[in-house]
Amino acid sequence: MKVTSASGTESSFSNPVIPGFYPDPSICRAGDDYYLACSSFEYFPGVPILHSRDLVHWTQIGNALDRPSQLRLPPDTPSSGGIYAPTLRHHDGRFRLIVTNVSGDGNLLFTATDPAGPWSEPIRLPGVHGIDPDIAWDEDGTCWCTTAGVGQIRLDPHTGETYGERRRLWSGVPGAKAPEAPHLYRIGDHWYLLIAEGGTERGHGVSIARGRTPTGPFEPCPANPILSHRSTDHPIQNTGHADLVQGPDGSWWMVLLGVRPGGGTPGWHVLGRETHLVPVEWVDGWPVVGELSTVMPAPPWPLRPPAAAPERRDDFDANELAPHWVSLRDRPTENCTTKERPGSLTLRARGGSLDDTDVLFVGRRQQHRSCRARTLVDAAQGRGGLAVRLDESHHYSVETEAATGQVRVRARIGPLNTVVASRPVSPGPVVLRVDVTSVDTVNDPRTGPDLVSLGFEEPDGTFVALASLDGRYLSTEVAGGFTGRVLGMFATAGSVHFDWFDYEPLDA
Ligand code: 6LW
Repeated sequence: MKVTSASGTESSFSNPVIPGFYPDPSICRAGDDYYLACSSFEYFPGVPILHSRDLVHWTQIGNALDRPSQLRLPPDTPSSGGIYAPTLRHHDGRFRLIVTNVSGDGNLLFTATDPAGPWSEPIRLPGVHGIDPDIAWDEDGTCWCTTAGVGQIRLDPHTGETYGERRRLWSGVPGAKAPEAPHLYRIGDHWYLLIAEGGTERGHGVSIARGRTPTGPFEPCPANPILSHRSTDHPIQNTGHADLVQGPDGSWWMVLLGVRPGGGTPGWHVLGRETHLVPVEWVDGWPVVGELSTVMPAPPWPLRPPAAAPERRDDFDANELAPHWVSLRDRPTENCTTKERPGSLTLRARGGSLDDTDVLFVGRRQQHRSCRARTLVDAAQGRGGLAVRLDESHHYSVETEAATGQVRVRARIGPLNTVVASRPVSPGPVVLRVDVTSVDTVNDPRTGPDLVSLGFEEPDGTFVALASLDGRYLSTEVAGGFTGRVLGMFATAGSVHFDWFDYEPLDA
């Protein structure tokens, strides 16, 4: 099963090229293949790894941190804690990933020969301080590690040892928030230091400086920020946190995060920060970023979509869950298995509810502004259902409970937590369903970004929507944080079996 990627024809492609909560992209090229890593916060497994042959079509091929020994998220890890921004590089024939676990082990470095995995055990980096670590090698093989605030230290990537003092390379653009997401590149006669600035909200932007050595001094680009949509009404906002890569023809391209607010003023984004693609030209030794839009001219090489379109439905007939499925903090095999009832995913509750970060939950990112999620649930031995989750304080869910024979819709919006509707249903398995309908044309500025309808299907497939709720309350503008919606299955009592899960995009 593959996550949805951009649609692309010979004449155009759509942004985001990786829709849904795949933020803080870092990209590298290995021959004709491109790989990209994203942050993943409280979710397990962590650091999704995606593959492309044309920079437009992407398929998630794994997660770099798929073992508890790699990804230790303590029981009190809050939503948007955990794994922050990674940097992914290919050097000396190996893939290297450096990333910060802000809720546990700090900065860590991993290596792999196959980016789909397995990745190594962590190399700890006690001498690397700060988030958004980057690694780059100079001509004599010295490895430089640069972090947010643009501090830099020399690093042995094999042992994790650091050498010398942490020097400050650049204070960023005057007046802008602390520089983050640094990436260092040797391009032509210069070393370039790319940064994000302005914070990851509406003031986000990308700036750059250059120097003659990897340790500076660096002179800022006169045109900084080289990309920002701040103070515009552009449909793509919060643009920043970029990385540079050369296309198959040697041209330069930038991946970066952006959001697509919907509804009226101020606009609410619900899919998290998504990965976008934009071309870059070099003029007088400085990058000039092309116009970033939702429909882009196709790159000057043949597009190479994946052989198989992403399947919508997962029948859980494999031993392992597909890589795009995520849980919260960990995924104990004794509580989450497809082996107990072949052809079903069995979740065995361990006491948490959706209001906690240890609830038994298996979900996938919402990638479309209008979509439908359905799952066939047998809760004969417990209670569980289907949730639209932003974090433990902002979620809508529809659950079934054999003991009461009820299907009920719950809504949690900050301090408010209530059963919105309930209805008796016939005993036995039931299809629970969520329809998300985006608001595309806005007549009333008070309109939210979408409507979230939750309910169940009658045996003949008729949708009984028990509640239709305003989606603005499951948006980052309301909830805060760094993630996006995840649609998933959960169990809050006993064992619950999910025979299949179907995710249907209802818009491009
Ligand atoms: C990321 C950093 C940031 O590490 O947010 O606002 C963090 N800036 O670049 C999480 O995405």
